[in-house]
Amino acid sequence: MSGILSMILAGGEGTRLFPFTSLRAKPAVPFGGGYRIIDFVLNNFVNSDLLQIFVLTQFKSHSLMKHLSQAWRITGLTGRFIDPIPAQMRTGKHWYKGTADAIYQNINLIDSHDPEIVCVFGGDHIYKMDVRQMIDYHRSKSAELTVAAIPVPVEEAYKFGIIEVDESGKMVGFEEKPEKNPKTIPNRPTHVLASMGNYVFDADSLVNYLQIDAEDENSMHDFGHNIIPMLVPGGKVYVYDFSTNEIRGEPENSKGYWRDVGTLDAYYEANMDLISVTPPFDLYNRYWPLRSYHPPVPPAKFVHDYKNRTGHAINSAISAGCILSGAEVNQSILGHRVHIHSHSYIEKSVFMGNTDVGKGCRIKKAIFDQEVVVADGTVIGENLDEDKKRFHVSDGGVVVIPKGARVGFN
Ligand code: ADQ
Ligand code: ADP
Repeated sequence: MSGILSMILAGGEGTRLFPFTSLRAKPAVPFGGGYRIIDFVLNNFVNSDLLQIFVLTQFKSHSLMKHLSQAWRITGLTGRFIDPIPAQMRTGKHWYKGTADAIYQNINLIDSHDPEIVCVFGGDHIYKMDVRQMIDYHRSKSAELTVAAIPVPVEEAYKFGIIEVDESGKMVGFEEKPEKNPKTIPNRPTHVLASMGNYVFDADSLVNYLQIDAEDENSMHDFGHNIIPMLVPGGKVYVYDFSTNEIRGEPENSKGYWRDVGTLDAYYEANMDLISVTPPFDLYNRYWPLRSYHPPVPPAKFVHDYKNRTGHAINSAISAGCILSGAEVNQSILGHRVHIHSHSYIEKSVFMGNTDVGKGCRIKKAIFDQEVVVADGTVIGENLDEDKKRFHVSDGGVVVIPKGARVGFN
């Protein structure tokens, strides 16, 4: 598809994912073993053969920039690029005031490419979407803006932009993160229709509305708070039903799978989804390859140790470079280079990688950021009151170990 420029918003601070976002932007947080959160939206565009992509960064962007250059650099192909764009303060001495300002400050990129359509997508969700199908829908409606949408339980309405739509698919109402009385889906009072934060714009309309917004001193310069509400009354705004998106080779239970991994518990549950027996998010569909950076490490190794214990893993995903030496791993995800020593037992845990777990440890329901060293005999996740004295424990009871921690040493 030509004439389509994509801009990925990847500058979010991700405060609710602290401490994983204390050193890096949310889209750079490792996920599912060897991936980073940003990989999923980039795979959506690359697998849709849309290869003119700018990634707009802002907060704590070093880790993200490093990952983009290691995993996503396109070289030697004219007109195809995935370019990281640092915040450049083109419009004054201030960072991006909001998501709309992030695009406005880079409007020169739109001008110089002169596209027909601009896709503005968030960089921090886990899902698969053939973006071409959303663009086809947008064109079929001759829309100025098309917003992707998904039903969510009414209790979660306060986290999202909530949409009202008529039978033709036209958006007739929109409220960003309503605190009370959100508009529920007709005949489905338990659910609301939420914006996924993914926008397909007619390029001229986008530029026009961004300019109007930039002159409004009272605006937060945010798509959800300002741009969509400005367009809905008079503009041609349509709603794309994400559950109609079809991808070859996907299992039936994957329909409409989309996760905002904005909190520690949501992050944990989405990781656990990957290792369920029939996962709703399938990493193994060969028609939808999921690219990322893979370090030069050897295959995972399972060692039968000298005390006659077999290193093994059950219902788990084990990345390259791991060694399970006389240790058992159950329902867990191990990123690259995790070494678990003998007599240790790991259950329902997520390791981002480069971590060493000593002998005789018992670890349950924990997330380990990278570069952690765990002393022999450490127990985590069996007594949360004890764990709370040393670590952050999420509302859902997940113990969180920050990057570089040395655990269990005196
Ligand atoms: P939120 O996700 O709460 O709501 P926001 O925090 O603005 O909105 O983030 C949107 C995207 O922009 C994220 O990918 C984030 O990383 C990125 N971003 C945020 N600030 C940025 C900045 N200064 N520079 C660059 N990128 C930035 C939005 C919509 C809702 C919708 C939800 C869906 O506003 O209507 O329901 O997404 O999750
Ligand atoms: P990641 O863990 O996401 O792979 P990096 O190792 O590149 O990322 O680190 C992310 C950012 O955090 C970088 O800017 C790096 O300089 C910074 N950083 C890493 N460790 C520390 C530390 N102990 N103190 C301060 N900054 C750090």
